Amino acid sequence: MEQIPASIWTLTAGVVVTLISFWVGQNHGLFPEQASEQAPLVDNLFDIMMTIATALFLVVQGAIIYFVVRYRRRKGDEGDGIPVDGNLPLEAFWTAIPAAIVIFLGIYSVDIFLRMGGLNPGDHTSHTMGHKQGVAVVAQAPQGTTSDVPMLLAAKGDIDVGIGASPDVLGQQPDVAVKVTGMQYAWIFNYPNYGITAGELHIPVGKDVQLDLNASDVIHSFWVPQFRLKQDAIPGITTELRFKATKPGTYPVVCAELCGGYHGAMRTRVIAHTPEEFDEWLSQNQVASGPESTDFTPPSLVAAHLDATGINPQLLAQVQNEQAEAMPNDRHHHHSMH
Ligand SMILES: [Cu+2]
Repeated sequence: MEQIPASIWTLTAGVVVTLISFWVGQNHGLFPEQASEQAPLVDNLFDIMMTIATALFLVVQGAIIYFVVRYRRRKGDEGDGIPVDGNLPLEAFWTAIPAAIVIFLGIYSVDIFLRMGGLNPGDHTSHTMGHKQGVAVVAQAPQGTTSDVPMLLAAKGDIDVGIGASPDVLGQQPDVAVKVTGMQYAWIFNYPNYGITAGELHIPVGKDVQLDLNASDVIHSFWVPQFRLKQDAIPGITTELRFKATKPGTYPVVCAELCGGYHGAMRTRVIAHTPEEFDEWLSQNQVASGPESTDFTPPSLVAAHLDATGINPQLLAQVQNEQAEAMPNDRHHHHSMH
């Protein structure tokens, strides 16, 4: 029987590995649905990494299994292995390939970051002012009106961390601006243009939404898996997350930074409405919510908006109790008082 040349086997294995890798890259099913304009960008990058990872896995594991079987010790073979020390062309080859892959992934991920607006946090203030100014610019949107003019939340220079304007809205003001406060263990959403404070984030799909994030105690992280967006909320530093939702629906908001004993319960929802539904929600809640609270210190803020936030008062009391008990100083105080 004629021998099949090794090069044919290598070529066949290469074609099979390539086909499997591309299939896995497109069908891994690891992500939930895509619900923001940024989601497909992130997923394209991830799919490519998944394709490369699958190919590497198959080549490395395949080679291991092949070598284990092909070069196993046969019966009666008591000799030593062949001494191998170095193969320069081979080493250059397996250094160059990963280097090229890593450089490509680096350039591509920077491109994705740029298209998501990662290089433009704080963009709207600098561009709308025409030149860079260090002063706070706060539009005086009258409270209790349905003005569509967004209030500028922070001055140029106040925000330089986060995801800012994507290139298609560069220099424009966002359609909807929301102040987000993370605290142990809740998210509070404040709409300065409308005087609304809520425990769930309501946004219109297809509109340019800007979140200005802050934290009142420790670092939290605002994460919506379906949007493929995650941004730290940091005490004393305002961060930005600017995006467009593309699909109406209700999605989880998860705290993605271990922030204390009840971190796992620090969840709420983002409701992406059609623009009509969103306007309806705005007009309903402007009446219900009343004048905006400027007190952003927990737990008074939480207490002031218990109805709006939908947080169970018993749970809140329980959490605060256990927090107090967990602090040795507080306990000491109680003892000395008795
Ligand atoms: Cu948290």
